[in-house]
Amino acid sequence: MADSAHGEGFHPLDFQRLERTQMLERAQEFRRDLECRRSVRFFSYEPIPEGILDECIRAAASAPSGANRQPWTFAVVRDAALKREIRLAAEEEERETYDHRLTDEWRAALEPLGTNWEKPFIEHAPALIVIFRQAWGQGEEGERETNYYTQESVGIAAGFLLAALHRAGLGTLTHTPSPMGFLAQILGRPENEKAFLLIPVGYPTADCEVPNIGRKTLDEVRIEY
Ligand code: IYR
Repeated sequence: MADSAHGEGFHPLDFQRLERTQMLERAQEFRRDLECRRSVRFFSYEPIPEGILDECIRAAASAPSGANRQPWTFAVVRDAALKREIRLAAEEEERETYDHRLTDEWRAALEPLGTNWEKPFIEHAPALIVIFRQAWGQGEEGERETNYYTQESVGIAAGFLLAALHRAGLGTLTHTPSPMGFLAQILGRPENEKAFLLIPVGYPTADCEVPNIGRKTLDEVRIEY
């Protein structure tokens, strides 16, 4: 590192420069693939081949984060008894949500998705990945270290994870039972870890259906200056 412009602690960027045609091809291929991702609510029991989830979690954990604190923990739950416990706890909260907590406006917004308090997919999916956000860090001696932009950091990592799982050929659901405190409790996570997202992962059932909903067009989402 003797000739680093920024001195010690820096090294040259490993960057691959592409021709325009290759840029477009890669951008298009990625876009087309991601556009095919849909939230799946019907999972087969079929197990996920060995090693796939770890690769996807590695991809997620490469996300940028505030001050590079990497304030995330990915809990992989395959144990049937734990999945059942999580389903029952989620359904208890969701029953309360659907019966009492949702506003009429919110209820109407969910109508096209056909969701309700029942969450069988939590048990059917061969794996759950629960992403925890580390609201603060634990230093060498257990002292509190401030983490930065943890919501944004973990949100970006979650996006990486969903894209990686999709590209690996797996179905996913972004499930946010609310409140989610039961997840840290059931999984015995430390006090600094807050459940961020519950992602059932696996193969969709052969007869899996998804709601007929569309996406906004480029013109609806992009403003050019
Ligand atoms: N968390 C509930 C309700 C729900 C809320 C939104 I916003 C959705 O996009 C979908 C569902 C549930 O999981 O059913």
